[in-house]
Amino acid sequence: MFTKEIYVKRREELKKSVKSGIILLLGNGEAAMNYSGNTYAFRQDSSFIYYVGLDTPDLAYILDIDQNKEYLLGDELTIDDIIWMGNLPSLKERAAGAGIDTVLPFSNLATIIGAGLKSNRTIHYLKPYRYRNQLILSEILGVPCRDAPLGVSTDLTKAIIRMRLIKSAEELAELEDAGRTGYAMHIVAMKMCQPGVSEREIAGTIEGLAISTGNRVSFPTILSMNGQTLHNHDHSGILQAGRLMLCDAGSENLNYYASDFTRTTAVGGEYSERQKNIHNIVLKAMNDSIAMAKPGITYKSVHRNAYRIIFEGLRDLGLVKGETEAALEAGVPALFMPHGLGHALGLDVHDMEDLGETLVGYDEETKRDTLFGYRSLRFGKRLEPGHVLTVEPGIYFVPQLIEKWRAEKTNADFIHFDKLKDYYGFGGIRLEDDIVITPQACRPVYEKRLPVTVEEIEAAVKS
Ligand SMILES: [Mn+2]
Repeated sequence: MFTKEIYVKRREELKKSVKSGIILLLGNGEAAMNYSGNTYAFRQDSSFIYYVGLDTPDLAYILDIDQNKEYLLGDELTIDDIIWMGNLPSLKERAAGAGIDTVLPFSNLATIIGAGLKSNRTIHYLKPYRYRNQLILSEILGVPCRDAPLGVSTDLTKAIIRMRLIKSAEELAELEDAGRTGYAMHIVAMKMCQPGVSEREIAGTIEGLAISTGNRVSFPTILSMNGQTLHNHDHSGILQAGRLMLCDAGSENLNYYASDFTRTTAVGGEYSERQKNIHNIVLKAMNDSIAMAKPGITYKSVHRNAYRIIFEGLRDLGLVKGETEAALEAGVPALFMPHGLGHALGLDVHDMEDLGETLVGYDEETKRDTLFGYRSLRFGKRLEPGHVLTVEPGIYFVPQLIEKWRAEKTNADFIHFDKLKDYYGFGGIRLEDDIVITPQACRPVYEKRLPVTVEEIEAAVKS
């Protein structure tokens, strides 16, 4: 938790931005895994953490803008809670740590919101992503559960996105901390990347590192020889010489900030010519993207430039053909990289995705594309100092997608389908770094860069 002045200042700014009505921020509750007493590790809601800082379950925060009053709603621990789960300072004391003076029992939530609704006040709340909070909203708003998301406040959502998107110095220090652990996780994964080692053993080892220094991993670890499956959570493989291991993993630190790195390592640290060639195209796309990312540039244009590099690199290898601009217009590179170049990173690994990916990543000026590949870019708008983003180009050979395009003759003029058959067992290569936009350009969130060239990765595996 930061100092209370930081939370007070954030809430002041939020109040000024939303202007009138009642703001409601619901914290998360415990989530049952297989029975109610056996829960997933508790994860507080990120916006609640950002404005209130308290990370225990069953809390809510109300800011009545018009009456200039704020409340923390929650119940003090019972003797049973204390016996089983341990004691904590009183809620009143913990609220004071966030600069909030008034604490009310959680049951007052319905009363306060009900009174607000009766006097036709606007209740500003965020889109729920857990059924528990959707149920609470349904009850206190008096609407059917399925309709609770309909009244979500765009004003509140946009105000929070504006604030959370620009990372302050203290947030950057937290992100750097998460990056330090993420770095260590990937170095360990590279060293373990030897024939005969199971994917599960490596994934488990690096997830343990994340838990040993912070809260947990920032998302379920992607670690597989089948890197062509973008979010592959299957770890049942045994590493084989000649294959690649794609590892996309990061940590969530003790203050909830995330890191998210990807490296693709040749098993045993020996790249084939073909693997080197593909790796070097992805690396060029990554390095050029980092060189391009600065204030005033849209990330959409950086994504397009990465697509250009990928298309031209694959053309040099004889896998595609034709004129670059026409290929980019037609979306040809999406066959090999069917995802976006990157996303915002912060308290969430896909920062604020719960609030709406398009609201976070696009605006009036920069609209989301509809074409396959381009449409998967989560963040496209103009970059500003303080934005933290991932840069993660990739090249994948997904046999089913290639066969589909071949059968449907999609972009057939650009693609040497016959030559692609040789790559059906290749997998995929993705490289990912985390950057922060500075007033002039950008820099890595964590100062040390993971081994990234073929030579550096080979050396790391063998070290
Ligand atoms: Mn990512």
